[in-house]
Amino acid sequence: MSKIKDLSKVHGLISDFFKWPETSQEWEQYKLSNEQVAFFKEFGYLANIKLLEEWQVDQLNEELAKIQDPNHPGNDLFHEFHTNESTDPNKTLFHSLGHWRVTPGFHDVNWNPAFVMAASQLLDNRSVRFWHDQLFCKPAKHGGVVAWHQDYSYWTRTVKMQHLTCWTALDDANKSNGCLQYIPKSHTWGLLDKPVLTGPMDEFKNFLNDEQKSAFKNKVAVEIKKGHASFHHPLMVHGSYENSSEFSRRAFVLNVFADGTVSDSNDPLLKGVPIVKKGNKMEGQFFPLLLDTAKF
Ligand SMILES: O=C(O)CCC(=O)C(=O)O
Repeated sequence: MSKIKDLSKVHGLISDFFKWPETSQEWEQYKLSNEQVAFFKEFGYLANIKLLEEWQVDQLNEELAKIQDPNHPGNDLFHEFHTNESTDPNKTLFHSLGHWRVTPGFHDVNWNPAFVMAASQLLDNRSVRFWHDQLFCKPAKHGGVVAWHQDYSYWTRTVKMQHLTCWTALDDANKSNGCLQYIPKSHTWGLLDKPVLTGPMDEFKNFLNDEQKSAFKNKVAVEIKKGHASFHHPLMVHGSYENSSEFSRRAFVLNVFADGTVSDSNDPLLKGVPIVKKGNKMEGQFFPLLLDTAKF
Protein backbone atom coordinates (compact mmCIF):
# COMPACT_ATOMS: atom_id res chain seq x y z
CA MET A 1 0.00 0.00 0.00
CA SER A 2 1.58 3.28 -1.12
CA LYS A 3 1.98 6.20 1.29
CA ILE A 4 0.40 8.50 -1.30
CA LYS A 5 -2.71 8.32 -3.49
CA ASP A 6 -2.14 6.33 -6.68
CA LEU A 7 -3.17 8.82 -9.38
CA SER A 8 -3.66 6.07 -11.97
CA LYS A 9 -7.04 5.52 -10.28
CA VAL A 10 -8.20 8.83 -11.75
CA HIS A 11 -8.69 9.06 -15.51
CA GLY A 12 -8.95 12.61 -16.85
CA LEU A 13 -7.54 15.92 -15.66
CA ILE A 14 -7.07 16.33 -11.91
CA SER A 15 -5.56 19.83 -11.82
CA ASP A 16 -5.81 23.13 -13.68
CA PHE A 17 -2.76 22.25 -15.81
CA PHE A 18 -4.94 22.10 -18.94
CA LYS A 19 -8.53 22.85 -19.92
CA TRP A 20 -10.32 19.97 -21.62
CA PRO A 21 -12.15 21.22 -24.79
CA GLU A 22 -15.94 20.90 -24.62
CA THR A 23 -16.85 21.34 -28.29
CA SER A 24 -15.45 20.17 -31.62
CA GLN A 25 -14.77 23.83 -32.38
CA GLU A 26 -12.56 24.08 -29.29
CA TRP A 27 -10.60 21.04 -30.48
CA GLU A 28 -9.79 22.68 -33.84
CA GLN A 29 -6.96 24.83 -32.42
CA TYR A 30 -5.01 21.67 -31.50
CA LYS A 31 -5.16 19.98 -34.89
CA LEU A 32 -2.04 19.24 -36.91
CA SER A 33 -2.13 20.33 -40.54
CA ASN A 34 -2.47 17.78 -43.34
CA GLU A 35 1.14 18.61 -44.30
CA GLN A 36 2.38 17.72 -40.81
CA VAL A 37 0.54 14.39 -40.86
CA ALA A 38 1.91 13.66 -44.35
CA PHE A 39 5.46 14.47 -43.17
CA PHE A 40 5.07 11.98 -40.30
CA LYS A 41 3.88 9.26 -42.68
CA GLU A 42 6.77 9.84 -45.09
CA PHE A 43 9.67 10.34 -42.68
CA GLY A 44 8.47 8.49 -39.54
CA TYR A 45 8.63 11.47 -37.19
CA LEU A 46 7.22 14.94 -36.61
CA ALA A 47 9.27 17.38 -34.52
CA ASN A 48 8.84 20.79 -32.96
CA ILE A 49 5.22 20.57 -31.83
CA LYS A 50 4.59 22.95 -28.92
CA LEU A 51 2.81 21.10 -26.12
CA LEU A 52 3.62 23.11 -22.98
CA GLU A 53 4.02 26.67 -21.78
CA GLU A 54 7.10 27.62 -19.78
CA TRP A 55 5.22 27.62 -16.45
CA GLN A 56 4.09 24.06 -17.11
CA VAL A 57 7.64 22.96 -17.87
CA ASP A 58 8.80 24.65 -14.63
CA GLN A 59 6.16 22.79 -12.61
CA LEU A 60 7.09 19.44 -14.18
CA ASN A 61 10.78 20.06 -13.43
CA GLU A 62 9.90 20.80 -9.79
CA GLU A 63 7.91 17.57 -9.59
CA LEU A 64 10.75 15.70 -11.29
CA ALA A 65 13.34 16.93 -8.77
CA LYS A 66 11.18 15.55 -5.93
CA ILE A 67 10.39 12.14 -7.41
CA GLN A 68 13.99 11.45 -8.43
CA ASP A 69 14.67 10.95 -4.73
CA PRO A 70 14.35 7.19 -4.10
CA ASN A 71 12.94 8.07 -0.65
CA HIS A 72 9.94 9.89 -2.14
CA PRO A 73 6.77 8.42 -0.54
CA GLY A 74 5.38 7.49 -3.98
CA ASN A 75 8.49 5.58 -5.06
CA ASP A 76 6.75 2.18 -4.86
CA LEU A 77 4.31 3.30 -7.58
CA PHE A 78 7.01 3.38 -10.26
CA HIS A 79 7.04 0.41 -12.65
CA GLU A 80 10.75 1.08 -13.22
CA PHE A 81 13.18 3.41 -11.46
CA HIS A 82 16.81 3.47 -12.60
CA THR A 83 19.29 5.98 -11.28
CA ASN A 84 23.00 5.95 -10.60
CA GLU A 85 25.89 8.23 -9.89
CA SER A 86 28.06 6.66 -12.58
CA THR A 87 30.04 8.84 -14.97
CA ASP A 88 30.09 6.02 -17.55
CA PRO A 89 28.72 7.66 -20.73
CA ASN A 90 26.93 4.45 -21.67
CA LYS A 91 24.58 4.68 -18.70
CA THR A 92 21.34 6.65 -18.78
CA LEU A 93 21.43 8.48 -15.48
CA PHE A 94 17.73 8.66 -14.72
CA HIS A 95 15.12 6.55 -16.44
CA SER A 96 11.71 5.74 -15.03
CA LEU A 97 8.28 4.40 -15.93
CA GLY A 98 5.13 5.08 -13.93
CA HIS A 99 5.56 8.65 -12.63
CA TRP A 100 2.06 9.56 -13.93
CA ARG A 101 0.85 7.67 -10.85
CA VAL A 102 2.87 9.94 -8.52
CA THR A 103 2.47 13.67 -9.33
CA PRO A 104 -0.42 15.72 -10.74
CA GLY A 105 1.59 17.36 -13.54
CA PHE A 106 2.96 14.07 -14.92
CA HIS A 107 -0.54 12.62 -14.57
CA ASP A 108 -2.22 15.46 -16.43
CA VAL A 109 0.22 15.64 -19.36
CA ASN A 110 -1.52 12.49 -20.61
CA TRP A 111 -4.69 14.52 -21.04
CA ASN A 112 -3.02 17.52 -22.66
CA PRO A 113 -5.49 18.34 -25.48
CA ALA A 114 -2.65 19.28 -27.86
CA PHE A 115 -0.99 15.91 -27.24
CA VAL A 116 -4.06 13.68 -27.54
CA MET A 117 -5.32 15.42 -30.66
CA ALA A 118 -1.96 15.12 -32.45
CA ALA A 119 -1.61 11.50 -31.29
CA SER A 120 -5.04 10.60 -32.63
CA GLN A 121 -4.30 12.19 -36.00
CA LEU A 122 -0.96 10.37 -36.29
CA LEU A 123 -2.76 7.11 -35.45
CA ASP A 124 -5.12 7.57 -38.42
CA ASN A 125 -7.76 9.40 -36.35
CA ARG A 126 -8.22 6.46 -33.97
CA SER A 127 -9.06 6.70 -30.25
CA VAL A 128 -5.88 6.95 -28.18
CA ARG A 129 -5.05 4.71 -25.24
CA PHE A 130 -2.17 5.16 -22.78
CA TRP A 131 0.52 2.45 -22.77
CA HIS A 132 3.21 3.85 -20.43
CA ASP A 133 5.26 6.91 -19.67
CA GLN A 134 9.03 7.38 -19.36
CA LEU A 135 11.52 9.95 -18.09
CA PHE A 136 14.96 10.21 -19.68
CA CYS A 137 17.25 12.62 -17.81
CA LYS A 138 20.89 13.33 -18.51
CA PRO A 139 22.57 15.71 -16.06
CA ALA A 140 25.23 18.13 -17.34
CA LYS A 141 28.49 16.42 -18.32
CA HIS A 142 27.16 13.04 -17.30
CA GLY A 143 26.84 10.98 -20.45
CA GLY A 144 23.64 9.03 -20.88
CA VAL A 145 23.90 7.44 -24.32
CA VAL A 146 20.68 5.80 -25.53
CA ALA A 147 21.83 3.40 -28.27
CA TRP A 148 19.99 3.26 -31.61
CA HIS A 149 16.82 1.21 -31.29
CA GLN A 150 13.22 0.78 -32.42
CA ASP A 151 10.62 1.18 -29.66
CA TYR A 152 8.42 -1.67 -30.88
CA SER A 153 11.22 -4.16 -30.25
CA TYR A 154 10.36 -3.68 -26.54
CA TRP A 155 6.61 -3.87 -27.09
CA THR A 156 5.97 -7.03 -29.13
CA ARG A 157 3.89 -8.35 -26.22
CA THR A 158 1.14 -5.95 -27.33
CA VAL A 159 -0.49 -6.32 -30.76
CA LYS A 160 -1.14 -5.25 -33.32
CA MET A 161 1.54 -2.66 -33.85
CA GLN A 162 -0.39 0.62 -33.74
CA HIS A 163 1.78 2.44 -31.21
CA LEU A 164 3.19 5.95 -31.07
CA THR A 165 5.87 7.76 -29.05
CA CYS A 166 5.83 11.40 -28.03
CA TRP A 167 9.10 12.81 -26.60
CA THR A 168 8.80 16.22 -24.86
CA ALA A 169 11.79 18.36 -23.90
CA LEU A 170 11.98 19.66 -20.32
CA ASP A 171 15.22 21.52 -21.21
CA ASP A 172 16.23 23.06 -24.50
CA ALA A 173 17.67 20.06 -26.33
CA ASN A 174 20.57 20.25 -28.77
CA LYS A 175 23.45 18.15 -30.08
CA SER A 176 25.78 19.04 -27.24
CA ASN A 177 23.43 17.97 -24.46
CA GLY A 178 22.40 14.75 -26.21
CA CYS A 179 19.16 15.49 -28.06
CA LEU A 180 17.13 12.79 -29.75
CA GLN A 181 18.41 11.67 -33.20
CA TYR A 182 16.41 9.99 -35.96
CA ILE A 183 17.19 8.07 -39.12
CA PRO A 184 14.49 9.44 -41.47
CA LYS A 185 12.35 6.81 -43.24
CA SER A 186 13.80 3.95 -41.12
CA HIS A 187 10.21 3.21 -40.02
CA THR A 188 9.86 1.45 -43.39
CA TRP A 189 12.61 -1.11 -42.58
CA GLY A 190 10.39 -3.52 -40.61
CA LEU A 191 11.24 -4.81 -37.14
CA LEU A 192 14.97 -5.54 -36.81
CA ASP A 193 16.63 -7.81 -34.25
CA LYS A 194 16.75 -6.20 -30.84
CA PRO A 195 20.19 -5.00 -29.77
CA VAL A 196 21.07 -4.13 -26.16
CA LEU A 197 19.91 -0.60 -25.39
CA THR A 198 22.69 0.02 -22.89
CA GLY A 199 25.41 -1.08 -25.34
CA PRO A 200 27.52 1.24 -27.49
CA MET A 201 25.59 3.70 -29.65
CA ASP A 202 26.44 2.06 -32.97
CA GLU A 203 26.00 -1.62 -32.06
CA PHE A 204 22.64 -1.48 -33.84
CA LYS A 205 24.37 -1.06 -37.19
CA ASN A 206 25.51 -4.72 -36.99
CA PHE A 207 21.90 -5.63 -37.67
CA LEU A 208 21.63 -3.59 -40.88
CA ASN A 209 22.30 -4.07 -44.58
CA ASP A 210 24.56 -1.68 -46.52
CA GLU A 211 21.72 0.49 -47.77
CA GLN A 212 20.38 0.91 -44.25
CA LYS A 213 23.86 1.66 -42.90
CA SER A 214 24.30 4.39 -45.48
CA ALA A 215 21.02 6.03 -44.32
CA PHE A 216 22.85 7.00 -41.12
CA LYS A 217 24.55 9.79 -43.02
CA ASN A 218 21.12 11.48 -43.18
CA LYS A 219 20.51 11.32 -39.43
CA VAL A 220 18.51 14.21 -38.00
CA ALA A 221 19.26 15.81 -34.63
CA VAL A 222 16.03 16.97 -33.00
CA GLU A 223 17.13 20.32 -31.60
CA ILE A 224 14.04 21.71 -29.87
CA LYS A 225 13.09 24.18 -27.15
CA LYS A 226 11.71 23.01 -23.85
CA GLY A 227 7.96 22.46 -23.92
CA HIS A 228 8.18 21.24 -27.53
CA ALA A 229 7.73 17.65 -28.58
CA SER A 230 8.66 15.17 -31.25
CA PHE A 231 6.44 12.23 -32.25
CA HIS A 232 7.79 9.05 -33.80
CA HIS A 233 6.61 5.80 -35.34
CA PRO A 234 7.16 2.55 -33.34
CA LEU A 235 9.68 1.28 -35.93
CA MET A 236 11.62 4.56 -36.20
CA VAL A 237 15.33 4.04 -35.56
CA HIS A 238 16.38 6.60 -32.94
CA GLY A 239 18.82 7.15 -30.11
CA SER A 240 20.80 9.90 -28.41
CA TYR A 241 24.45 10.65 -27.70
CA GLU A 242 25.96 11.60 -24.36
CA ASN A 243 25.43 14.95 -22.71
CA SER A 244 28.82 16.62 -23.00
CA SER A 245 27.49 20.11 -22.20
CA GLU A 246 27.22 22.21 -19.03
CA PHE A 247 23.42 21.89 -19.15
CA SER A 248 21.02 19.13 -18.18
CA ARG A 249 18.86 17.37 -20.76
CA ARG A 250 15.60 16.24 -19.24
CA ALA A 251 12.65 14.84 -21.18
CA PHE A 252 9.46 12.91 -20.61
CA VAL A 253 8.00 10.42 -23.04
CA LEU A 254 4.41 9.32 -23.55
CA ASN A 255 3.87 5.98 -25.26
CA VAL A 256 0.37 5.30 -26.54
CA PHE A 257 -1.44 2.93 -28.87
CA ALA A 258 -4.69 2.98 -30.80
CA ASP A 259 -7.67 1.70 -28.80
CA GLY A 260 -8.21 -2.01 -29.53
CA THR A 261 -4.61 -3.12 -28.96
CA VAL A 262 -4.51 -6.49 -27.15
CA SER A 263 -2.02 -8.35 -24.97
CA ASP A 264 0.03 -11.06 -26.70
CA SER A 265 1.53 -12.46 -23.52
CA ASN A 266 0.58 -14.12 -20.24
CA ASP A 267 3.59 -12.53 -18.51
CA PRO A 268 3.44 -9.22 -16.62
CA LEU A 269 3.68 -6.31 -19.06
CA LEU A 270 4.76 -3.74 -16.45
CA LYS A 271 5.93 -4.29 -12.88
CA GLY A 272 3.07 -3.82 -10.42
CA VAL A 273 0.36 -4.17 -13.07
CA PRO A 274 -1.92 -7.25 -13.08
CA ILE A 275 -1.37 -9.61 -16.02
CA VAL A 276 -3.51 -8.89 -19.08
CA LYS A 277 -4.20 -12.35 -20.49
CA LYS A 278 -3.10 -13.04 -24.06
CA GLY A 279 -5.83 -11.92 -26.46
CA ASN A 280 -7.45 -9.58 -23.94
CA LYS A 281 -7.80 -5.90 -24.64
CA MET A 282 -5.34 -3.48 -23.06
CA GLU A 283 -7.60 -1.32 -20.86
CA GLY A 284 -8.49 -0.57 -17.24
CA GLN A 285 -6.75 1.38 -14.49
CA PHE A 286 -3.27 1.34 -16.01
CA PHE A 287 -4.21 1.81 -19.66
CA PRO A 288 -6.76 4.64 -19.74
CA LEU A 289 -8.50 5.87 -22.84
CA LEU A 290 -7.04 9.35 -23.40
CA LEU A 291 -9.16 10.42 -26.35
CA ASP A 292 -12.38 8.79 -27.50
CA THR A 293 -13.05 9.84 -31.09
CA ALA A 294 -16.59 8.42 -30.85
CA LYS A 295 -17.40 11.45 -28.70
CA PHE A 296 -16.57 13.93 -31.45
O1 LIG B 1 15.54 10.58 -24.41
C1 LIG B 1 16.32 9.88 -25.06
O2 LIG B 1 17.47 10.23 -25.24
C2 LIG B 1 15.85 8.60 -25.70
C3 LIG B 1 14.38 8.51 -25.79
C4 LIG B 1 13.87 7.27 -26.45
O3 LIG B 1 14.59 6.37 -26.76
C5 LIG B 1 12.44 7.17 -26.71
O4 LIG B 1 11.71 8.13 -26.49
O5 LIG B 1 12.00 6.11 -27.19
